[in-house]
Amino acid sequence: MKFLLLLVMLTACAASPQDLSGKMFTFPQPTSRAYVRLTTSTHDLSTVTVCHRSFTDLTRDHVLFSLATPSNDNAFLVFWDAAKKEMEVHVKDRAAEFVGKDYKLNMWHSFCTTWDSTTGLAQLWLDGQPSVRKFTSSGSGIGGPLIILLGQEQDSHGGGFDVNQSFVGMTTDVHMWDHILSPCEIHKYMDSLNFTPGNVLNWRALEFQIFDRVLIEDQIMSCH
Ligand SMILES: *[C@@H]1O[C@H](CO)[C@@H](O)[C@H](O)[C@H]1NC(C)=O
Ligand SMILES: [Ca+2]
Repeated sequence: MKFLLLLVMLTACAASPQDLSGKMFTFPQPTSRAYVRLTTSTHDLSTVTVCHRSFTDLTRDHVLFSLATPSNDNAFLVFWDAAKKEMEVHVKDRAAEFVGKDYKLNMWHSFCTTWDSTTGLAQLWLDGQPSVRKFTSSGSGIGGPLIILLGQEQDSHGGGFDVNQSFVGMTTDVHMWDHILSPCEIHKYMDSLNFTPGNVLNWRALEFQIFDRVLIEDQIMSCH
């Protein structure tokens, strides 16, 4: 009986979402082992918006958001290509490149990326500025068990990490929706005003698992 109770408590603990308002994940070193896995009950996405904030001083390539399915390791990926100085959005292994983004080191940046399987168009908002709308992949949604990671770029479903693509810095306010946010909603997110939290991933009720050295700390934002 005691054992059963403990088991129930452990299961409940692992599954219970946490409110991470005012918190951030700190990734303190380059490694191919440290990451955070985010859990969702959603399996299929035909429209997507993903928003997050991050802070880094990496001058090399790095991952910002990595979602893999069994059939596509870059099912939904936001990635900085340092050599080309472009932000890449990969959807179902098809990339769109966004150049001319003012992605500076040592400051917080807000990202919102949208994609619609009907048109195949992806768009990346950075700090309130929209990008060109570019074609990636259309016709069908992102399906299958989703593995969503922060800190590592997946080259297989939940693995294939490369230390030279790992994220070092801080990440916070991760939200994901199964629809496309209006420009007005995106601005609300970017300005940290009231917005409807994600229904696929919600930073205020986040289910996640930390692997290796990633810390949960109080957010350091500027003082108002
Ligand atoms: C990572 O980059 C360094 C420096 O460019 C290189 O020496 C090393 O082989 C790379 N490691 C991997 C696993 O690619
Ligand atoms: Ca990959």
